[in-house]
Amino acid sequence: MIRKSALAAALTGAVLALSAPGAGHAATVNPVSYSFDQPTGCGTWCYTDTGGVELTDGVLGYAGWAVNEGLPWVGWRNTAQVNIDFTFTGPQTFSSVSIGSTQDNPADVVLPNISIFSSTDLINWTFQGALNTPVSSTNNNDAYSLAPHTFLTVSNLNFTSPYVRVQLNSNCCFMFADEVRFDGSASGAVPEPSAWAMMILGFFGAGALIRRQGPGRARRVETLAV
Ligand SMILES: [Ca+2]
Ligand SMILES: [Ca+2]
Repeated sequence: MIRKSALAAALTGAVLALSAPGAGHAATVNPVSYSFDQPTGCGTWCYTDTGGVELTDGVLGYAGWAVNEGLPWVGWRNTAQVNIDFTFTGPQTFSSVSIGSTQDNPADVVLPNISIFSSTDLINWTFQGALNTPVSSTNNNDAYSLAPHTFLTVSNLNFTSPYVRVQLNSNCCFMFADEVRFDGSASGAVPEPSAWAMMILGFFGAGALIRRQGPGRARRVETLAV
């Protein structure tokens, strides 16, 4: 019985080690919560954030901001700057941040400029990168378009932090966001040399047990491990 549990543990450890993200693989990093420092605005409808989850719930609006009465959007009106501060489970390493937004015309709903900051205490913020979005009518979408909207991405980031500020700077009257996505890797997700050593030992240990117990017993144990 001891051997069986040891084999199960060895196999489980090997599988877990193999499924851990490897070095250089970008992954989505999900925040725990966020808050913004400026109240949402109203126009034809009000563009609130129901429950403070809309920017991370995976629900997207259409390129046409007025579809579904603008409900999927979080919007600010005549607000020069909004800081959206995201909290993560701990320090994470970030490579890019993408913000879903849209525009109908340069005198109404307009794509914002974006700056990214990091912090370790939610008080002091360090600039990490920005995306300037020149105002252009080529970004216009019909307000009732059912096409997907684009994401504005601040890329080439490389910082590790438990907090990220996404700062939206208005280019006109309304600015809308429906989702914010973070790419990077969780710190410590890359297996350390000792983890690799344990994984290899686990494989050798499993192999030795299988050989000692014979194919019939090993098959039973493998079933238990799965
Ligand atoms: Ca959303
Ligand atoms: Ca909304």
